[in-house]
Amino acid sequence: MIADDVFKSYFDSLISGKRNDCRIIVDGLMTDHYSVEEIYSDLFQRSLYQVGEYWERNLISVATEHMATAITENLMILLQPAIFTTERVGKKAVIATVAGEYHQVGAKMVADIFEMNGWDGFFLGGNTPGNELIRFIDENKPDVIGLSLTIYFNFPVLISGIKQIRHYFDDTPLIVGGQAFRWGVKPEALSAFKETYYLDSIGALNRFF
Ligand code: B12
Repeated sequence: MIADDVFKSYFDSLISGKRNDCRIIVDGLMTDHYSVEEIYSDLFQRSLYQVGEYWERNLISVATEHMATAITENLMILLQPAIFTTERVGKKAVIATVAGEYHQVGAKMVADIFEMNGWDGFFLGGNTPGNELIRFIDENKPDVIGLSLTIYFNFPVLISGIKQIRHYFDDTPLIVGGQAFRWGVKPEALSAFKETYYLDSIGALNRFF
C-alpha cells in the first residue's frame, strides 16, 4: 500500500502539472520495489479517480483533467522495464474499449499486466470500432479477449460487441471490466454469454497466470 502522504504529494504535483515531481515519486516507488500493480492501482488509478471527483465538484477544469490523464499515460512508460522483461509464455490477449468509449487507461493497464506475465498483450486504445476488433481478433487469434466499459450509457454497445464477438468466436474467453459496473451495470448481464466474465480489477487477472 502506498502511504497517504506520498499519494497526496503525487496528486498535488499531478494537478499542478509538475511532471518531473510526479516522475521522481514514481521512480522512488520503483526503487523501493513497489510492484507495477501497486503503482497502477494505488497511485495512478486512485489519483485519476480523485481527478474525476475534483472535476465533478468544479475544483479543477477540464483542461487540468486532460493534463493529469496525459501525464499519467506518460508515466506508465516508466514502468516498462518491469513489464517487458518477462519470459514469453506463447499466449495472447487482445484488450480494447468498446466503440464510443474513450476511457482507455484502465484497458491499457490490463494489457500491460498480461505483458508482464509473458503474454502478448495487444492494446487497441479507445473507441475501437466493432468490425475492426473482429478483424484484429481473426488475424491474431488471441487466447483471451478483454473489453473495457466506463460509461454506463455505452452498455448497449458492449452487449452488441459481445454478440458480434460470439458470432465469430464461439468460445474464446472474454473478460469485461471497467467502472460502468460500479455505476449500475450488473455483472449478471454477462451470464447470457458463453465464457464471458466480469473482472473488477487488475488483481483479478491472476487467474490467468
Ligand atoms: C480521464 C477521463 C476522461 C478522458 C479519458 C481519456 C483517456 N485517455 O482515457 C476523456 C476526456 C476522454 C473523458 C471523457 C468523458 N468522461 Co471521463 N473521466 C476521466 C477520469 C478522470 C479518469 C478515467 C481513468 O483513466 N481512470 C483510471 C483507470 C485506471 O480506472 P478504470 O478505468 O476504472 O480501470 C480499472 C478498473 O476499472 C479495471 N478495468 C477497466 N477496464 C477493464 C477491462 C478489463 C477487461 C478488466 C479485466 C478490467 C478493467 O482495471 C483498471 C485498473 O485497475 C474519470 C474519473 C474516474 N473515476 O475514473 C472520468 C469519468 C469516468 N468521466 C466521466 C464522464 C461523465 C465523461 C464524459 C461523458 C464527459 C463529457 N460530458 O464529455 C466523457 C465521455 C467520453 C466517452 N464517450 O467515453 C465520469 C463518468 C460518470 C459516470 N457515472 O458515468 C467520470 C467518473 C468523471 C466524474 N467523476 O464524473 N474522461
